Amino acid sequence: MSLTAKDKDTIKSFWAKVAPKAEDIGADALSRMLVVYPQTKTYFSHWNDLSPGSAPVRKHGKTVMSGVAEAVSKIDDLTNGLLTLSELHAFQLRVDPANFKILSHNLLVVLAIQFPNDFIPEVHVAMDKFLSAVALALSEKYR
Ligand code: HNI
Repeated sequence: MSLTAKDKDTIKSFWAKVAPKAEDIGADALSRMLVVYPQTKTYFSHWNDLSPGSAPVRKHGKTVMSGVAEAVSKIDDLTNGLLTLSELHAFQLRVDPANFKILSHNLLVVLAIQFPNDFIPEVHVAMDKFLSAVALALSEKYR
């Protein structure tokens, strides 16, 4: 399941293409996650508005995407690169790691919708592997 050199190239060039739209991608992915998997709302009950496209949803979508961008930049060593984020999600936020898979799924759906021409099967499989590797790295501190 580890990322090949070819996967990494595919991920980096696809990311370069989508990065300018990161805010919209993050907002849509988070909006969709909260609607389709309402159990994820429990982590954000301190926000004043959890509806799709609301200000806190957009703001957090941007934050999450900055985390994904960091992961792309640390693609050769995700475990160390994402250690601080893993500690935060494990010890402070106490996010059940099952939710990382749920967010990854929503990100893939939104990428496919927003970039239908670029999201060919080769990109799909590379991004799926990458987001699984990110989820695994984020789960590291739960052990
Ligand atoms: Ni997550 C905060 C990145 C998945 C719930 N999250 C952050 C921050 C980043 C981040 C970056 C801000 C850190 C800081 O303040 O220093 N989160 C990521 C990434 C993923 C992810 C890269 C997966 C790809 N987070 C999730 C999931 C959930 C989640 C799946 C729950 C469903 N994250 C949170 C919560 C916060 C958070 C809750 C604090 C937000 C707030 O406003 O209090």
